[in-house]
Amino acid sequence: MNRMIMAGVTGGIITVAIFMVFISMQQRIDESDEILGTRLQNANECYEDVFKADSSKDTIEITMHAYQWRFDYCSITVYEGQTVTIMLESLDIPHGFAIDGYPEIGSIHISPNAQSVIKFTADKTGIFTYFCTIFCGEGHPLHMGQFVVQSV
Ligand SMILES: [Cu+2]
Repeated sequence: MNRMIMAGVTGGIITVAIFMVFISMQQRIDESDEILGTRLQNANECYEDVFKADSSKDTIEITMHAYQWRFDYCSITVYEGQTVTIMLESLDIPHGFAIDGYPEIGSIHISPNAQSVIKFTADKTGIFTYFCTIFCGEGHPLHMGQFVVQSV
């Protein structure tokens, strides 16, 4: 009889403990969902930050940071024939960088506290997309921007 009571009490304690762990886990998920939601919203709202090159210059230098889940600029416009140097640095975790339409640049690894430099000639006009090439969390599919090369 005593054993049955003990088993019942133990079972009850275990059930309550599991329930409490579940509740605290759910709270943590809700909190991180809130942070994630805000970040995803920011990732979608980044089209205000644009870089537009001076068309009278031959060389253009752009410093751009990457972070979850944005680049400093969500749109970069340069002119055909300009030599473009982009200095990339991550503000948090490793990210990547590539531009469709400019495969010769390759996929650049962007590390925190280190600069990755790419230099190329904007010899193809059009509207391209630059994007993160390293999975960097839920917002990774939104980690991109627009690369515009205008004819002179
Ligand atoms: Cu990224």
